[in-house]
Parts: sequence; structure tokens; C-alpha cells
Amino acid sequence: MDHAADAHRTDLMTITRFVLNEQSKYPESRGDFTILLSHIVLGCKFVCSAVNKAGLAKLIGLAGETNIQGEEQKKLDVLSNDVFVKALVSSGRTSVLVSEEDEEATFVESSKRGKYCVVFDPLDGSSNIDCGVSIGTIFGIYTLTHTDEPTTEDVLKPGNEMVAAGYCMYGSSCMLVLSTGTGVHGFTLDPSLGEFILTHPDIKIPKKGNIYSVNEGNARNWDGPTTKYVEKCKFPKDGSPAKSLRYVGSMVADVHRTLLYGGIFLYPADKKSPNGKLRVLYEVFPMSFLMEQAGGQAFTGKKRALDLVPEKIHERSPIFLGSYDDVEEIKALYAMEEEKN
Ligand code: AFP
Repeated sequence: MDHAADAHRTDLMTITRFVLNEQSKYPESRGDFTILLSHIVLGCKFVCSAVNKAGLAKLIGLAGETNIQGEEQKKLDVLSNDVFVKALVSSGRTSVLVSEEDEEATFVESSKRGKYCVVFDPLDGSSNIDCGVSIGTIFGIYTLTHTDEPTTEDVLKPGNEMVAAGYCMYGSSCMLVLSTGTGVHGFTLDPSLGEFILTHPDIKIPKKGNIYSVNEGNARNWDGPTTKYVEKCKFPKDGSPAKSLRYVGSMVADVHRTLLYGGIFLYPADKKSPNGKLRVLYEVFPMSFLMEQAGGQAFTGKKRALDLVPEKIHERSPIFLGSYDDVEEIKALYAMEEEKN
């Protein structure tokens, strides 16, 4: 650490300080959310460190199989799930957890229960791990609205009832992007301090972008509106320049770029997957929540994404999200299709 160079930046807005400041605006608040968030942050730091070591771990035989102590090593996505489940349960502030890794919801034992329900994908984009491409954790938070025994009904609620959502991207830097319903704020992990520092306050997505992001390998199975939209991106007829295509295949990375640079991210329905691929509770909802809070939109092909009411915890939905004007265009194409039918 260069202490002389760092001397001028001692007044850092850490994520904890930021959330405590927010909390002070609500005198009735007892700090439960701040405690929950600090446990999520701990999980993110742990996974960040594990992801950074993943390549090295393989080299020295620490990942995948058996290590020199004869212990079985866990795969990163399984490890990340264990980390988040333990962090969330030990916060004492959760009652129901839904993870992409677990078929069933986890109900926290009564002595450790709290007023929040957390839905999360502990390590999204895990097929990208072995080539070092950005991956991330996505989460959404609901409040438990009763004191009876919790059930899955407590999370089978529309995304517009979430009280907070965010993601942590493990990329060239580790970044946590969070919204508690008052805008979107980005925090970058300073490895020398081990703290997430506010580096991107009040993120607003550009109203229109010049990038589209989709797996074009599925094009032959797309429906009419998606096909027309992507055609328009490549061959615009109004004299505007063609959009650039960028697709990582890791939702956190593709959405993060879309949030900062503008444009649109699409994972549409297709003939093979009529509900698309992405999961409503822990992919579509948190990212749609962030997009709307940043001034963009999120649409399923039928309705506003946050108005969906999931019936199953691992339900999927098509999703189009990003800059306001770009999503407006795809909405118009679906409306035209509906008129025809
Ligand atoms: P993996 O976790 O299997 O890598 O899937 C990642 C993901 O759920 C999401 O992060 C991507 O946006 C999307 O799938 C990519 O899907 P395709 O590989 O079908 O393009």
C-alpha cells in the first residue's frame, strides 16, 4: 500500500457506511437490513477470493479432486452456495432462502429466523469459470410479511415487492452493485483494505444505447418480434448506425456492461425453450429491479418483468432489459405481433 498516495483519501464511503447513512433516514429501523447486507458482503468477499485463486488452485491441486490433506475439494459453485447459505443463516435475519444450486427452498430454524427472505444465484455464469471470464453472484431480498411459519409463498411474489437487489461481479475488479429502491450504487472492492468503496454513485443507464447482447446461436428458433428486433439492430432502416454485438454469456457481465454503457440484453423465448433460459427469482427479478432503478426497463415479451408472479421457485422467463428507448422498441414489436393475432 502506498501510504503517502493514499493519505488524501481517508474519507472513504464504504458500503457499510453507505447503508448506515440510508438507515438513519428511517428512525424506526433497527439495523436488521444493515446486518443482513454485511453478511452478503462477507459472502461476496469470500467468493471473490476463491474465484481469484481458482486457476492457481487447479495448478497446485487444490480444486476439484482431493488435496494433499486428503480432503475432498468442492467445486466453486457448490462452495459459493455453502458460503452464502451459511452467511445468510448466521446473520439471524433470514427465514427463507432460495438458491439456484438447491432444488428446494431452505427454511431457517426458528431460533435463527429474521424478517427477510433472500433469493440468489451464488455463482452465475459458472461455465465461464475455467477460462477466467467474469462471473457473479445475483441476489434479491423480500420482507417476510407475517409471523407465521414461513413457506415458499413468501418468495413467490412479484419482483416489484423486492426491497433490495444486487449483484457482485468477479471480474478485472470485484464490484458490488446494489439498489435498495433509491437508485443504483456501485462499490468496488479495494483489496488492500478488504472494503467495498462507493465508486459509482447513482448509476443511470443511457436512455438509448448502441450495443445489443444476445446468444445469436439460437436465432433460428426465435419468434417474429425478436428476429425483427435483432435484424433492426444490424440493418437499421432509419439511417442510424448499426448496433454492436457484445455477448459474454455471463449474465452479470452482460448486464453490468449494459447498465454502464447502455443498450439491450436479451434472453428471449425460442422454439426449444418457450420460457427462455433465465430464472425469474434470482436472475430476471434482481436485474430488472436494478434496470428500472437506473432509469431503464425490463420486459418479458408480454409484460413488465417485475409484475410477473412466479408459481415455482425455479421458474424461467424470457427477458429483454436495458436502455429505456431500446426496450421500448422491442415492446412495440411485440404489441404489433399481438395485434396481428
Ligand atoms: P451458466 O451458469 O451455466 O454458465 O449459465 C449462465 C446463464 O445462466 C447466464 O449467466 C447467461 O446470461 C446465460 O446463462 C447464457 O446462456 P447461453 O449459454 O445459452 O447463451
